[in-house]
Amino acid sequence: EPVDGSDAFDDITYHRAVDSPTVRIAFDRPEKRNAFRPGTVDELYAALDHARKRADIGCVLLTGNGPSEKDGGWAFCSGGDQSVRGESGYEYRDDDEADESDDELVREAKAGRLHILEVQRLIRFMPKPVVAVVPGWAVGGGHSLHVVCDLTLASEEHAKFLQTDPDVASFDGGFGSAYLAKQVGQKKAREVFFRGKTYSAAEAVDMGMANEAIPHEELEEVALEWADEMTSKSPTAMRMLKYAFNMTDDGMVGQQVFAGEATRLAYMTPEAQEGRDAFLEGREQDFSRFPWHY
Ligand code: 1HA
Repeated sequence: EPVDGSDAFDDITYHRAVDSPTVRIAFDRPEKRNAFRPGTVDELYAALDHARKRADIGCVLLTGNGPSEKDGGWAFCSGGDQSVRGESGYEYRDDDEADESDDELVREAKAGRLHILEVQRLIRFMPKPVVAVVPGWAVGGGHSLHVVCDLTLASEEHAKFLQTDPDVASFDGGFGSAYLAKQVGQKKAREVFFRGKTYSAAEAVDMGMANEAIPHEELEEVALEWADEMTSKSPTAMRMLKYAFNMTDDGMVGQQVFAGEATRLAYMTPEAQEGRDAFLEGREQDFSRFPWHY
């Protein structure tokens, strides 16, 4: 079922699974192999942020619609739309008029967009699993998106994983490369970027950058099954686990995000409530009834 307001999107589709706390967000430019232009990224960010905030959503499936009417090809995402790449990033063009700020200084300050990196951070830091469901090409910035997702499920027949960044003089020096190396090892990650070879779903699974290769016809069904498994679990345990997995690679920010959740849990205790109440009642705090646990 389309999510309320999702008809406002041009470059993506946004659906909610029936009877399941899972949403499906899909690139919807199949004739461009689901390349993203700035407006696509704005829409993707808005949909992901909606999913992040909703208490009734526990899992996001990120995928690409297809096949292309032109040639029947399937794609997850082929990265930045090279036809709107300007001198410092990707640019809004006439048929992609979103984000035309009324504020002249905002317009003036705007360099070419590379804000797919903001989408990566949203995927990384949202407290619920995001699954890349890869029905075809995952290329360049599209490859990096699958890398940053919590899990990757790939079409056995049609998924193809390819890094073209250095072919088009681009480089994702963050999660796309360094985090990939954590998944597949340094030698293999360097091969992915330095050689630019195309890998099948089976190879991606062998390398450790995809979880499972699934017959194309069953891909979405299986993705929903995985989502149902994950959303049947304790939301708190799931968010703590996601942030625990992130923490060692995310430095002080990883610690901050994990610790924020620890603080939230601590706030729920009578001990924390005593601290708040004492302040509000203008008296000395009295923690004497709370044990020093070991
Ligand atoms: O690295 C970053 C960033 C790094 C840091 C910060 C921000 C970043 C933001 C973005 C990126 C990047 O994504 S750089 C990498 C950009 N992407 C590419 O270099 C991939 C370009 N595409 C391809 O290599 C191939 O098209 C393909 C392997 C995905 C598919 O090949 P195939 O099946 O042979 O189809 P093909 O005929 O090439 O493509 C079908 C149509 O889709 C073509 O259009 P048509 O001739 O039918 O009019 C093709 O031009 C179009 N298309 C495919 N990919 C893109 C694209 N058009 C624009 N941009 C694309 N990325």
